[in-house]
Amino acid sequence: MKKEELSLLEEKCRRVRRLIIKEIGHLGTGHVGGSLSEVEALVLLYNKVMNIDVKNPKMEGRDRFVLSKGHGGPGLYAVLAEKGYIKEEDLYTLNQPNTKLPSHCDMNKTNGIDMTTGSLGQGISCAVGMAMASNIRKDGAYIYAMVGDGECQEGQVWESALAASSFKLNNLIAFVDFNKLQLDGPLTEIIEMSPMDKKWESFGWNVINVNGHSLEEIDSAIEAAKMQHKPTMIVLHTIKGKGVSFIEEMGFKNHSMSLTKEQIEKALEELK
Ligand SMILES: Cc1ncc(C[n+]2csc(CCOP(=O)(O)OP(=O)(O)O)c2C)c(N)n1
Ligand SMILES: [Mg+2]
Repeated sequence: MKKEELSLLEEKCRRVRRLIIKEIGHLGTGHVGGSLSEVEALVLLYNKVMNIDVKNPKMEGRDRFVLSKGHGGPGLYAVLAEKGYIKEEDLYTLNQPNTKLPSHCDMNKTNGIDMTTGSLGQGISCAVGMAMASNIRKDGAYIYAMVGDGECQEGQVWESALAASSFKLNNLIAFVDFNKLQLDGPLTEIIEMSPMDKKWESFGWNVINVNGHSLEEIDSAIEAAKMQHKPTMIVLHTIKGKGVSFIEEMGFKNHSMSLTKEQIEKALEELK
């Protein structure tokens, strides 16, 4: 990736993180940690990788993205607002009555959302179906999806993993946001998921480990994934709450948290 492009995307990541804080801060509470940890992959997909057209959001044969960890909706909405699918002011209606932006993604409500998610395990299963549909149509689309590491404790994820490799879905490129934390605590204290890469490998996927906050590493991994004859899982080693020190330090308690006026100011100061 060229230097200028990299710094442009890094600036977008900072802007998106600021929007996430303002968006959830306006409501007062929400899924802060998992929205902040997914930012680099989403910014890269929507601004460099995916064949999409913001002026024609339902374009036939477009690439699709499924946020299987649907509670990370506020993070994706910030990316969509930055890109122009929705207005910034829409962000300040997050999870309020009659909003277009429910806390979990809804394809019938939000421009730019390709699949309704929130019940963990279902999004990745839909992505498998979408990749199969694209193969039947021969439209050349790539289907991208992101699961949470806690989400991988859900059995349905592994049924979809089996199906994807069995059907050799090389047009399916997925990410796991491996922040090592879920809602109730560290994965090690709930259900251990390490070694995450070996699990996906054993289910027949091509697996690439990357620093999930490195745009360059994620970009190269996606390029490599496109050369494969099977589905790829890019394991994003991330930090839940990435970008704001006091939120990172809270650990799993940042999964769904409230934000005071003072905390919002402090966070925005760090993200300048
Ligand atoms: C089937 C199902 N079970 C439980 C939940 C409740 N839930 C919402 S988020 C979450 C934790 C998810 O953790 P993880 O996948 O690690 O997400 P991240 O760390 O990226 O926020 C749980 C248990 C749910 N949404 N769906
Ligand atoms: Mg997690």
